[in-house]
Amino acid sequence: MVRNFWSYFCRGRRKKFYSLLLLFLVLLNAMFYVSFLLYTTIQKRNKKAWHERLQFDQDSYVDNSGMRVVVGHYVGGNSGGNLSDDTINSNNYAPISGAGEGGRPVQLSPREVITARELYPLHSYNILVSDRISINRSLPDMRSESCRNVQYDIENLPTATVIIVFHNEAWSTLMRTLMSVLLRSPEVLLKQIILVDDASERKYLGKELENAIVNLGKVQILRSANRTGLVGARLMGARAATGNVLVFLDAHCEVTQGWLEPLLDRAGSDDVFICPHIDLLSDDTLAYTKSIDAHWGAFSWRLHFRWLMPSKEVMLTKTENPSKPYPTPAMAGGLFAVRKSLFWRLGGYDENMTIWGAENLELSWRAWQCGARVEITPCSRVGHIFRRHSPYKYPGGVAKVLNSNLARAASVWMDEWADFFFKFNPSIAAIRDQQSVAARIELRKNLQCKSFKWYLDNVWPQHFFPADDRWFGRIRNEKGSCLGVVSGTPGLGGPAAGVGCGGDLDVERLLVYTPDGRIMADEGLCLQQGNGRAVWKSCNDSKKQIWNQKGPRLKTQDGLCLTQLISDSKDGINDPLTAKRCVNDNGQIWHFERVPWR
Ligand code: LR7
Ligand code: MN
Repeated sequence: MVRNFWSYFCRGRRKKFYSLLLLFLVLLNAMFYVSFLLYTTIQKRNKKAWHERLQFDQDSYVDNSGMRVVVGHYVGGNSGGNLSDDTINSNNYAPISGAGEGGRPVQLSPREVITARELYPLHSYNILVSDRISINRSLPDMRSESCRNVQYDIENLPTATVIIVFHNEAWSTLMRTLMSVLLRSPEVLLKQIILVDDASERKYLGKELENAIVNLGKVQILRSANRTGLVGARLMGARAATGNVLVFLDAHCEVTQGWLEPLLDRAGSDDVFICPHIDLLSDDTLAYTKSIDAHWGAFSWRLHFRWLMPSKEVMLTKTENPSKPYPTPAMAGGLFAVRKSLFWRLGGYDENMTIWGAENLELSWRAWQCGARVEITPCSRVGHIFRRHSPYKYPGGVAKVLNSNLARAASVWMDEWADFFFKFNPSIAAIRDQQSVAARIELRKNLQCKSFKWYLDNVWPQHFFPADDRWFGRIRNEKGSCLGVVSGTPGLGGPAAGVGCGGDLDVERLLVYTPDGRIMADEGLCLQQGNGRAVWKSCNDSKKQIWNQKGPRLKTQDGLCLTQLISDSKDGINDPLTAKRCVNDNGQIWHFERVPWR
């Protein structure tokens, strides 16, 4: 047939020539096509503003269906072990014209990168880069169109006291936080800025800092004689505040155009802790990067703070009204505004929480359970440097400090779920009795606060904690292994396989099975039938996450059976999981072994 075709119009050498020519033309065409595609994609990318093009660190920040950031629970850093006293204590701020303007990233030469790396542990961000960027640098207006169109009645908004607490912060970063507030807050709304120094040891944060702010008006410094931690420092600032609304910021933030008005507008209502939308300042280049449009603050079984995808209802109202504040189960902790009267009426902070951690969850639970709300306004955009490690010391040790704070928060607010937390965290349970929380329990009683069950049912019904109407335990396959998230899998999920079953306290192997058929693990992961293989994915409304118990089998909506595939292993550990036609196969037999969750 092919032969006939060629012979139809040529023969011999001519045939060769024409076929080569044809091939050449096809290739030429393909090349043109590819370059055209490349050109148009580049064109498309360049049309967007540079900060719209940047994506944040996929691994540490987002997964495909939601997002989760590890904000909490660092390994304590070694505050720059080998650096000389001189290096640690000097302020090397030397701005280079244009560097970082518009929120752009600053790149260093290979040689500078080496120095930057050496200095990195001092602050857990790139201090060389920070020192190069003007403390008055410009930033893009990060607000959406609909946010820009909101008109605020500035004359009638309450006034703000901005409170910035710090311990051994870098000079340029702290000053940039301060200047960004001064530059971008309406004069009439900004009553004062209070810097609270939590017993910093760095020389440049002494007299040099005082000289720098003396002519800035509105700005004052309070100093804590002893290292108290962020709670103690914030309380010190709050006590000195004269504005109507307290606005808290970490000491490595940059606020953008129009950040204050939406916060004050909402905080005026006296029943809400209102957070800005938190964007990212790269710890490496200090680039201002947009973070995902909608996020929800929540927490894992271990009470680590996590970002999640908001509920469907929240997403829906967000689409309808993109400038409206929306509720969140918990706040990240560092950036929020609240009417001063409400802050004190609800008991300020738990003063016995030291250094770092858990105060954000305590405050969120207290707010919700005691009749207030926690919300995020998408119209206030503030950048914050996310750090992978804590650069400062935790007197008494990180674990001790953190666990004490967590124990306090859990025992006062979590009711039955405190028992769950302590049961599976014995080392924290061991220090539970050392906490004197009587005053906080008294506060809860006086404010007639609601239960933690109410909080879960009403504020976070999508939660992945066990509950009395949810089965809890191990799901063991007939072949021997159990359902569970493969250890080492980050909170981002991944392919599902059989895992070792572990003991009753092995919380990694324990699962929640909800009445509607969802199999949930810690970190908000649900077992989902994927394309071919079953996977662990952020819990969502998908039907693919429903597994109905039929006798000893778990069936998908379309009647397939959850199957542990046969492989060489005898016990099924590491064997992949999938949904297959139901047959007579041990891999489809599942035993539900209940474990008391509290
Ligand atoms: O002993 C201390 N004394 C202090 O004054 C320890 C810290 N601090 C200061 C510190 O200098 C900083 O300005 O307190 C502030 C917060 O400390 P970070 O920046 O080390 O905390 P973080 O940003 O890693 O952690 C988040 O969770 C904390 C839990 O205790 C606090 O609530 C932080 O404010 C909070 N930060 C944010 O919410 C910013 C956005 C993060 C996200 C998402
Ligand atoms: Mn911070």
